Amino acid sequence: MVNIKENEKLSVMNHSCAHLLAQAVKHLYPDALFWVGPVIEEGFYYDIDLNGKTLTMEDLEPIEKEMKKLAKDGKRIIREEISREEALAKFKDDPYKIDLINNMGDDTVISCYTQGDFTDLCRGPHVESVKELKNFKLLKVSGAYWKNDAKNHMLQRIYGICFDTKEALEEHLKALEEAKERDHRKIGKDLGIFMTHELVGPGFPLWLPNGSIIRRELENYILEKERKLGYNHVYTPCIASTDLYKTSGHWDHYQENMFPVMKIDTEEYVLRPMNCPHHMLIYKNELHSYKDLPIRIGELAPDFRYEASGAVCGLERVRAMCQNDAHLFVRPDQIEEEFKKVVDLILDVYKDFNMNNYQFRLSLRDPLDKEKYFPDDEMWNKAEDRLRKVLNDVGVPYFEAVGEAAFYGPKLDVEVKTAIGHEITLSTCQLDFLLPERFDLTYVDSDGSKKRPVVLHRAILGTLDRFTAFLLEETKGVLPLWLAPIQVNIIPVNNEYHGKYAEEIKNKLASLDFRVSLDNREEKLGYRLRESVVKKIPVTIIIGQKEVDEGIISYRNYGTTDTISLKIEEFIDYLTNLRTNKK
Ligand code: TSB
Ligand code: ZN
Repeated sequence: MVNIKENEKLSVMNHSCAHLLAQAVKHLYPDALFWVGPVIEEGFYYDIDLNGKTLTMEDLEPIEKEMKKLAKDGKRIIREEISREEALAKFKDDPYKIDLINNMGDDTVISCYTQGDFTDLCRGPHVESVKELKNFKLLKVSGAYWKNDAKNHMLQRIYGICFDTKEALEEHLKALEEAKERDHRKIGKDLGIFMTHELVGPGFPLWLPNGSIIRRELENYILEKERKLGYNHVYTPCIASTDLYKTSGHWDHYQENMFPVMKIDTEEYVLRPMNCPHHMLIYKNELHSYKDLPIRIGELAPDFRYEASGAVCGLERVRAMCQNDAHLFVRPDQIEEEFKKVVDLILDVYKDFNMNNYQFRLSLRDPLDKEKYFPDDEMWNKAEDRLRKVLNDVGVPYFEAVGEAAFYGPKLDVEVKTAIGHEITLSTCQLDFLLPERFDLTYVDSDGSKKRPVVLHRAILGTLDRFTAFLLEETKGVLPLWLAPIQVNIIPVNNEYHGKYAEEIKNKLASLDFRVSLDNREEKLGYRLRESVVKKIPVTIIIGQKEVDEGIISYRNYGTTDTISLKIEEFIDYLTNLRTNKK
């Protein structure tokens, strides 16, 4: 999709369109006051004070109509530079513009743009005339806090987009429509994967039976992989004393992402945002020799993070999540080898899921940010160089991002883009010299001396929540057989004659632990076949007279209309093969 902000011509057009929007709103709502109307990647928006009124999608139509009228009218857009005093006088009845003027630096050139009866404070530039704004569309409206600060009152934010040609606009609207279809929130609802409820609250999705099947399969999948690679899995509690997080440093560096403290008797507790401290203590529970390392402690661990209510999104960004977490305790000489193993595991898992659209990001500290990052230049430089070296050796393409490191060390993140254009991190591997220090972790070296291990934090699926969101969008909900909530749907053409045989097949497959449904409703065959497709079931069996007579089954794979007939045992081999090979 086009990035409007980065396209010079479209960026100017969209900004002018924001003014046109404001002018139209002013005509329809004379009391309206305007905050800012910037260009964004997706087009433009304007934040508007409508005196407490909340707009709906229906309200956008008359606004758009008024915009069209104004555009046709074709007023020129005229720039005027004015002094601070003139600006303050001109906008004296508009507290928003006064706030903007008061926050401008002394040497800022203050300019206004006027089109017909509408003037706005603005840096520009703009198109010459509103006549040029022909191909636009208002897309949505939402509430937005003034200055994006939840402590302030709410404004109405109207989003729109403008193109230079009708074709470009139509193409873009079509792409938006497709993205909507691919949005995991829509698929999640259509396929019964998860739900949300205001009584539970934003960012706390409930996994429905179908979603829970997918999640359990993912859990089993990753646990098995990790077991084979020498991980030991643990369970640890979700609530801990604040002292634990004071010891780890999260209290000082991560508190804004944590839910507030709970007081119990005289103690203070928090819901955990991360599991690292618990795993540090598990390591510390025993003495370790240099020969025992690496020690890999893994957990499918529920975590809780404060995310702004405006930022939470389906399963993609939640406040209660389950991490596919592990902490690897290694000797300094093992860092590179262990880090490489994690990169290999990430690549291996992505291959299993047929994932191709992702980017590796090496997240480094910002050396100037002394508050976020602990001040040890040598440690940081050494750690960053090591990760860089492994990535170069493995030969995976990556880019570097300064200031994105965790407070405890540099990290490798894998970035993907969601259907609606969010950039999110799935996998992560983070090097940490700090936590072993804070928890005074040691191992006994070959010469009998005590040494500090280094920790690698890593999450391959990230969280099960986010990974499932991603998977639904990547596959458009068409999951491979091993993950599909219902793997096989059986349809007897006529239940009276074929129902018994269909039932036998169902029982046979169910006894082999396949997830099977039987659709013996008295609906037309075509209708039931279509429904099997709508539910995105990988395999649909059709049982008619021929199948009963010959003791065979006939089936269709999702996405095809070819019907294949097989003996039952052959069909079971075929299914088992798909399941085992994760196809
Ligand atoms: C890997 N301590 C490390 C751990 O050992 C850690 O917590 N890293 S993290 O903060 O980067 O989180 C791990 C992964 O969780 C991220 O890579 C991301 O995929 C996922 N994640 C983070 N926040 C959310 C959220 N709000 N909703 C869903 N998933 C999230
Ligand atoms: Zn961790």
